[in-house]
Amino acid sequence: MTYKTDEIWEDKWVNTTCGVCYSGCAARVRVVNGVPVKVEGIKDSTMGGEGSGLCGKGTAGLMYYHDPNRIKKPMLRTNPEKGLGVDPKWKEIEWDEALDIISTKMKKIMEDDPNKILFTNQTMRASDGPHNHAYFYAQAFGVKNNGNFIIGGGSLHCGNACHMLGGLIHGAWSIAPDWRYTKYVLKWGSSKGTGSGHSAMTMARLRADAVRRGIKETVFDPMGNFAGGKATEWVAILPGTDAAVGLAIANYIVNTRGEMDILYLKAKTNFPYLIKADGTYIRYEDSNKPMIYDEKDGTIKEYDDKTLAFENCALDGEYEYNGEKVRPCFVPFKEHLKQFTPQWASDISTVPVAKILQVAKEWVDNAQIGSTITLEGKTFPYRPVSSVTFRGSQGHTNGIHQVAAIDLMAQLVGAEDVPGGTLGWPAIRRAYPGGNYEQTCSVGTDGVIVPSVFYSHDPWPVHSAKLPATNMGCVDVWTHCTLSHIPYVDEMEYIHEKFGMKSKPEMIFGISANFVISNSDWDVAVRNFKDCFVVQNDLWINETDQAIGDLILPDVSYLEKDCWSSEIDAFFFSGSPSHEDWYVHLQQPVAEPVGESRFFMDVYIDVAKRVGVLDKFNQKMNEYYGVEDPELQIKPGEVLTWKQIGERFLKWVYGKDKEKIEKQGYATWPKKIEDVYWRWDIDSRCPVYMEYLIHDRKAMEDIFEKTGFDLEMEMDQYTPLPSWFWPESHKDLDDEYDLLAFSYRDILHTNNTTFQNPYVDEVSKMCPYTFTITLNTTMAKKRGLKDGDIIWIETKAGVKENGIVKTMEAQSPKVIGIAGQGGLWADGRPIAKGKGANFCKLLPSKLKYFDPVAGNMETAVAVKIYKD
Ligand SMILES: Nc1nc2c(c(=O)[nH]1)N[C@H]1C(S)=C(S)[C@@H](COP(=O)(O)OP(=O)(O)OC[C@H]3O[C@@H](n4cnc5c(=O)[nH]c(N)nc54)[C@H](O)[C@@H]3O)O[C@H]1N2
Ligand SMILES: Nc1nc2c(c(=O)[nH]1)N[C@H]1C(S)=C(S)[C@@H](COP(=O)(O)OP(=O)(O)OC[C@H]3O[C@@H](n4cnc5c(=O)[nH]c(N)nc54)[C@H](O)[C@@H]3O)O[C@H]1N2
Ligand code: SF4
Ligand SMILES: [Mo]
Repeated sequence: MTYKTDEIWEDKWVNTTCGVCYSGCAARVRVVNGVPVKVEGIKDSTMGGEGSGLCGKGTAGLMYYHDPNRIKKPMLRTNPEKGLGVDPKWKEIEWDEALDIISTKMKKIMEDDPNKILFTNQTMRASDGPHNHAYFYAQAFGVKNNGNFIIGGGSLHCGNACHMLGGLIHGAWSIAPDWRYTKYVLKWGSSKGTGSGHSAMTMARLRADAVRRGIKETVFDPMGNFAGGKATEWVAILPGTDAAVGLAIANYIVNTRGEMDILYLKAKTNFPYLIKADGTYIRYEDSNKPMIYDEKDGTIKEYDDKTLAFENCALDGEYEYNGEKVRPCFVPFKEHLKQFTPQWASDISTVPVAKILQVAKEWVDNAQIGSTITLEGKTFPYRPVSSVTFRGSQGHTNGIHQVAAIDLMAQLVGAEDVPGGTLGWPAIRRAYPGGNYEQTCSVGTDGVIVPSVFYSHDPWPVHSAKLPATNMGCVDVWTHCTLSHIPYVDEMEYIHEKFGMKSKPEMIFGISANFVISNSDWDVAVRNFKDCFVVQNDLWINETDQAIGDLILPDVSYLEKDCWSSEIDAFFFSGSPSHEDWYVHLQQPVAEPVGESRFFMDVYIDVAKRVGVLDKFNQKMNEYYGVEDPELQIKPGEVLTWKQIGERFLKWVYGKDKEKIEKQGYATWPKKIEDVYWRWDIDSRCPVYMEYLIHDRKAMEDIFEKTGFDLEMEMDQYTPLPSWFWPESHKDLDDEYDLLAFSYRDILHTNNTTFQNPYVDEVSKMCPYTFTITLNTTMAKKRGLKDGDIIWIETKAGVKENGIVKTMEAQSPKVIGIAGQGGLWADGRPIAKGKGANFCKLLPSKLKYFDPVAGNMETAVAVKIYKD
């Protein structure tokens, strides 16, 4: 058939899921003659903003399809030399040859040790749909746990401490305010509800409603821009010092005001657990369970003894057990907090004493301790105060103490997983009516919650540190890392050698992460990985591909993708928060794949088949979805495409409504109130007193002694009490290197990907901040700097970056701010190339710049600045 060029033979709207960040908002795309021409939200879906729906970059997502710079065939490096500034001399090859190269290499490596293969993943939407699936995939190859994953900056910048404590406390990946019912929100380095973070547009909608209701939102942030600029009150704070303010607030609650939710502390925390002088629990001999003093009958019992009523759990006093003096761990906790005075916290953080006291008072006043609320006929405690954190405050060497301190104020007033408080996000998922597939949490060792899916921790709770290390991330030793920092650290080889790793990484395979430039010191990343055979599925040749990539496979963009599984992992990154309906969206293709691009899940399947591990992967898939119907299970020997697997699994998940949901592209179904506040009905206890860290410290120190490992690591952080530790960046400050450089997410962009989007680029040029370096106006003046000047930023390690000055009043005078991930240079992304400054290269990669417990990176750095 031939058509005239101006003839419209097809004009349709297709419902799908936005793929420009992991929030997965409901999107519909207008397709004219097979070409996507417009993207907008789906009015009737609650997944996202509702009505107009999408954020700006979501609307600009069309350019993923239209970008002529997308790679269209597998690209093979022909220049054996690798490194920054080296031309890879790409050659286009056929798919069959590419898949053959990959599988031959893999087979050879696997004969020796599958752990020599590192799997890449990324935090963008691309990997979101099949996020867990990539993990099962690695397992099919014989990789045992999370130690062989590398993700560009993800987890090290944005989540390790939050994931660790989110999991232990809420059974969840992260936390969010209960926007529906809260009255008072404290944000510590997070833009939840103001354009970034999880379920971004859903949260933005809920936050907007909450603001209309009149909530107060106080934002602690070094700059008053995206989160702070929209808040009721912005409070300037130095990066990495949130814990000091949090601890001072906790001290106020406990020791000054003395108003706490005592019943909550008795029933839902481990504060009543009895400890010995060395800080560890006493345990019942037969069951090994921690014990509590029953105030009613004056005896010491296992914490879950049926005769022990919550209200009788002692929080105070001193007792004797087997001839030893014991006391509830809340006793030393209260004492410990006394040292954290507002003046002390102010000196560290620059937050004025009066402000700390004001916030502390408002927090307790708004908590309404003792009040209840009845929702849908069920009565819950009502605590309309919420304290949340994410990337900003947790990304420091004191990361777990930052998160623990921020959590503590909510624990003390009982504002956790109850109406109005801080909710775990997302923790559980209920099956679609008439379908299957649920995710629920259970109660595990010591009464601690066991998350439903925590793809990077297996088993849960984490094991004790042991040798030898069996994976590149050495998570056998650093057991609390959600994703490990070790592959990125300068001393990687030393660590592998000391801890008995027999193999070196030889291959990298997976979904493109830009880990050379989005993490820390570029040179170290190149050095650590350049000897690997690097295969990434990508849309473009990004900086990592150009520097060290060997074979780059053209992936489809979300507009061309049939990713039925995006709905499953809606659970992870775009789950429905607060009292929103359950929702799911399918990612349906709206256009044909560009060039010869292939969806990476099909590439994964093909490679697994060639390597001979496909049955194992399929088995994992059956298990994950709990497919019991033999007709729907994938059987041994079967080779199905991702789409064909979806045909079966969607039937399992949605039963008779499968076709209806596919046609509509999404489904919503009511969330019961008991599923919002599910933790209230479960007898689990938050391990606020982090007793496990005492044992972890010992296990690690034994290992260090045995192996002669002598790298600097602040082991004192392995303490059960949330405490103050200076972030490593502050220790480097002196008269010359007198400023802290930090980074903030420009919400116009998603990580570094959208720097290549011409629409977003156009808007960024109008934004005074995206491509500039921000300085406080008064500070800039004192240093003789003004808007438009070019300055150099230099670290103590001699790493330099330059950029254009933009002054702003709403920024702490002791910091300089650099937006997201500019300063890109890949030839394959000409729109992104040369815009803005790169922050990550300034971050040192030595082990001491990572949180010793969870492995967060120090995301602030001491610098000096001078005019070009
Ligand atoms: N300065 C600074 N650095 C940061 C941060 C910050 O705030 N400031 N944030 C940190 C955080 S929290 C994170 S998670 C990381 C993220 O860092 P990265 O994971 O490196 O960044 P992304 O932009 O998510 O994606 C990486 C690459 O994926 C490719 N890509 C994009 N879309 C697709 C697709 O559909 N398919 C495939 N196959 N590939 C695609 C692009 O080439 C892109 O370069 O960065 C961290 N680094
Ligand atoms: N629009 C948009 N949305 C996104 C992404 C994106 O790139 N763009 N990326 C996704 C990803 S991968 C992630 S991890 C999430 C991140 O989402 P968030 O956790 O909300 O992270 P940011 O938006 O980077 O906001 C962090 C804030 O912390 C501040 N900050 C930096 N250091 C400190 C500190 O030490 N203390 C305090 N109090 N504040 C500090 C910064 O100025 C910034 O305002 O967003 C996701 N959603
Ligand atoms: S928040 Fe993310 S998923 Fe939602 S519209 Fe924006 S880019 Fe798309
Ligand atoms: Mo992230």
